[in-house]
Parts: sequence; structure tokens; C-alpha cells
Amino acid sequence: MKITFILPAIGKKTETKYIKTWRLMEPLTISTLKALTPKNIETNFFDDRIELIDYDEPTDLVVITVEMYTAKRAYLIAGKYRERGVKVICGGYHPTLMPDEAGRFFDSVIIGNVEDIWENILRDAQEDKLQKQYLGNNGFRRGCYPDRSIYGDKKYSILGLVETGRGCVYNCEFCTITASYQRKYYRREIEDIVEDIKQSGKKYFFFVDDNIVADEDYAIALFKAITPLGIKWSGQGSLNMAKNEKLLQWMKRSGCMVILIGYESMNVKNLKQMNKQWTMSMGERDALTEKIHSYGIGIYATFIFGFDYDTDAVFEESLAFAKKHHFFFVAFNHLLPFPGTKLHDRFVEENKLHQEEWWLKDGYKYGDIPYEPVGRTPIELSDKCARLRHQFFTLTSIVRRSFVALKRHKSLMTLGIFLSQNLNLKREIDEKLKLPIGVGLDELPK
Ligand code: B12
Ligand code: SF4
Repeated sequence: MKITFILPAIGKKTETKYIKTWRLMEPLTISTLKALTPKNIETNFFDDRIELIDYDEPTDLVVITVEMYTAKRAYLIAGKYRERGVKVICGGYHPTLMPDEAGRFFDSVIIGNVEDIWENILRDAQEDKLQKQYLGNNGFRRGCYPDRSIYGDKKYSILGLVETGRGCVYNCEFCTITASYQRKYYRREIEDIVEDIKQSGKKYFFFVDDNIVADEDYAIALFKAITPLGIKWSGQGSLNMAKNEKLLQWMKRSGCMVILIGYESMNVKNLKQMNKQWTMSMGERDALTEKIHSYGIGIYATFIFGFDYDTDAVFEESLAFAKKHHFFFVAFNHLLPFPGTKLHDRFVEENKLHQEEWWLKDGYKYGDIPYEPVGRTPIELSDKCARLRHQFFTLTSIVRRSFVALKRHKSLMTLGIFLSQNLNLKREIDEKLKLPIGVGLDELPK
């Protein structure tokens, strides 16, 4: 039996290059699925972000991982294989939250994590008995490490992706993670994380956990265990990490360079509405931000706009806050009601969506806004987010922040990463917002 794994792009015309900061990272989902696949099964992998898919290469089963933004393209790709009589199955966040929709385009849909059921699915496929849906148990399998041999000679960044946990105990209204994992958090055993890092042979890592400091004692234990490995890493976590000095000390000692923090909004009423658990005053946010920086840890700050209490002042305050703290990177994103989240349900109830299933619509672009925000039109909201990005990523700001980055990190290597990624992010602002979803392939199959 031969399996073909596919990671779809969001949208891309034949032969065109994909957004640089989205095509560089190694596809951990694929190397994880490869590791779970018995060795006697032949495998192949097309990364739609960086290469063309050869639909005519013989295969017995096609396995596609799907996110909301990649759903349309995934459905088109699945259609092309099904026309050739090849069975196609999918999994990932979007099918987990929208299994019935995905079932219209795939022979089989996998909901949740696949570790416990993958071998059964493969057996069913071999016996031509695939079920329409499979429900996986969430969590990790002990002693299972990604098999990066599936990448072949594809070129990814030097950054290794490693999982430390899955899910989240918080309940932010807009969040896909907590919706997919039903507000539960699954820790990975520390020995497995250490072994995963060692087996990768890499030195620089991105821990993909959505809140690596959700359980502070566990996080400290993890950071202690990885300190002897001498790696450098970045990850994602909540601002209240700064209240725990011991945690910050171990983060730094274990090699943390940059941490992504979702500040989300400068308006406390917005934070309350989105159910962000660590709602705090501006004064406190300033102090906690400075505390993290004082440890020589950079911050990738992310903000979301489109909430009900977003006055014009909120946009300006966010930019001023980002400039004041000289963040390593910043994202000014528009709020999006991802299907399957509480936010999506609320917007449907409040009749705010002006486009249903926008992620499948022709002509829908990455930067488009499918609902009516309070106080401004969708286009005004999209333009305001773009303007903030342009105002933050000016060359003057990059140069000014590069001096601060060098002072904070005292490392030329970190400065190199800072400069190349800031320049990429600057270059890509409009390219991303105008990227049409699913483009480059034919119409959706009926
Ligand atoms: C690393 C990462 C990236 C990287 C690399 C992306 C990549 N696809 O490799 C970068 C930084 C480029 C990135 C960019 C973006 N990302 Co991203 N990313 C992640 C992150 C943090 C980790 C993904 C990962 O490797 N997980 C580890 C693997 C092992 O887990 P998994 O994918 O869930 O797979 C398991 C199961 O789901 C299942 N499974 C998955 N697929 C399949 C398929 C089959 C057939 C089967 C059987 C099973 C199966 O098996 C696996 C083992 O159990 C996730 C959040 C997270 N913690 O997962 C967000 C996440 C996937 N990203 C997200 C988003 C929104 C984006 C961006 C749009 C962000 C932006 N505004 O710029 C872009 C889009 C880029 C693109 N698609 O081209 C959202 C997707 C939401 C949604 N509803 O679809 C997530 C969930 C983050 C979030 N908090 O909401 N991202
Ligand atoms: S803390 Fe982060 S991962 Fe957890 S629910 Fe909120 S946004 Fe999602």
C-alpha cells in the first residue's frame, strides 16, 4: 500500500511562490502522521506551499490535513484525486470542528487526535472498509516522535517544531484550540519532549503548544529538563507568566529567545467579552511586559481588532503600546469567527455574519471580513489593521527596534533572525491580505 500525504496551501496560482513566512516552517503534522504509519507502508508527501502536486503519481490513499483557511483548496485537491478513483481522507482542526462539511468532499473524516486509531484506519483502507467518520482520543502516545524523513529534500527553516502539550484549559470565545479540545489540556511527558528534541538533531525550536505556561509547575520542570540540552527556543504563552520570577528565570536559562503573547485588546471590556481569563489593567500589562523584557526574552505581541468596544482610540493605543515596548514582532489581526467556536455561534445568533461559509466562497481573500463590526464597515476594519501593520513595520521602526533587540538579547544570531523576519513581515503585509483563498485550482466538486 502507498499513502500520499498532502499539506495544502491557503491559495496559490500554479508556479507562484507562497507567502514566505508561511512556507518556511516544517510541517510537524505530516512528520507526526508518518511516525505513526507502519514501516511496511510506502509513503510520499506533497507540500502544496512549495511544490506542485503530481496527481498522476500512483497512490492508494491520500491523507490531507486541513485548517479553515486551507479547507477550500483541500476540497479541490481531494476532488482531483477522487476523479481518479483514489480514496481521500482528512483530519486537523477544521474537519474536527466541521466534520459534516468535510464529509461532503472526503471519503473519510478523522475528528481529533489520531494516535490511537491510525493503524485501524489504515487497516480499514487496505480492506476497502473506510468509515465516513472516525473519532480519535485526544492526547499523546508515549515514545512517539515525528519522523522527519518524510520531508525528503524539501528545504525548511532550521527551526524544529516540537509539541509540549495539546489543548488549553481556558475558554477564549474566538479560539479554535479550546473548541477543538473542549477546554481540556493534555500534557506531554517531559522525557518524551527531551527525547524528541534530541532525536531532531536541531538546535533551534518552536514549541507549538498554545500556552506553554498554562501549568507553571510543569513548565518549570520542563524548562529545567531541557536546560542541559543547550538549545534556543521560542513558544507561545500568556502574559501572567511574568508574575512568576522563578518561571522566567528557568525560561531564560533553558534558552527562551522570544515568546508570543496574545495581548488581544487594549480595552478591558473587550477582554471580558472574549472571556480572556487574565483580564488586567493597562498599568499591570506595562509592568509585566517590562518584566519579561528585563530577562532578555523578546515578545511577539499579537492584537485582534473587530471587537464591540473597539473605538478608534483602541487602534492608536495598540500601536503606541507596541512601539513603546519595541516588540520583536507584532501582528495586528482582524477578529475572525472561525466555524466551530463560541464566537461563530454568537455571531450567527446576533445575525452579524453577512457571508455564510465564506471560507469556501469564490473571490474570498485572506484579509476579508465576513461580518459587520461595530462602529465601522468591514473594509474600514481591514484597512485599519493593514495601516497599523504598515505603521509598525517601517524601516525606521525596524532599525530602532534592532538596536533594542541587540541590547536585550546580546546576540548577533538573534539580531539576524530579528532583521530577516521583520523584513519578511513588512514585505508580506499586502501580499497576505490580498491572497485569494483556494485559488489556482478548478471549481469545488459538486
Ligand atoms: C506551527 C503552526 C503554524 C506554522 C506552520 C503551519 C503548518 N501548517 O505547518 C505557521 C507559523 C506558518 C502557521 C501559520 C498560520 N497558522 Co498556524 N499553527 C501552528 C500550530 C501552532 C501548530 C501546528 C502543529 O504542527 N501542530 C502539531 C500537530 C502534530 O498537531 P495537529 O496538526 O493538530 O495534528 C494532529 C491531529 O489534528 C491529527 N491530524 C491533523 N491532520 C490530520 C489529517 C489526517 C488525515 C489525519 C488522519 C489526522 C490528522 O493528527 C495529529 C496527531 O494527532 C497550530 C496550533 C496547534 N497547537 O496545533 C496553529 C494553527 C493550526 N494555525 C492557525 C492559523 C489560523 C494560522 C494562520 C492563518 C495564522 C495567521 N493569521 O497568519 C497561518 C496560516 C498559514 C498556512 N496555513 O499556510 C490556526 C488554525 C485555525 C483553524 N480553525 O483552522 C491554529 C490551530 C492556531 C490557533 N490558535 O487557532 N501556523
Ligand atoms: S489562552 Fe490561548 S489557547 Fe487558550 S483558549 Fe485562550 S486563545 Fe485559546
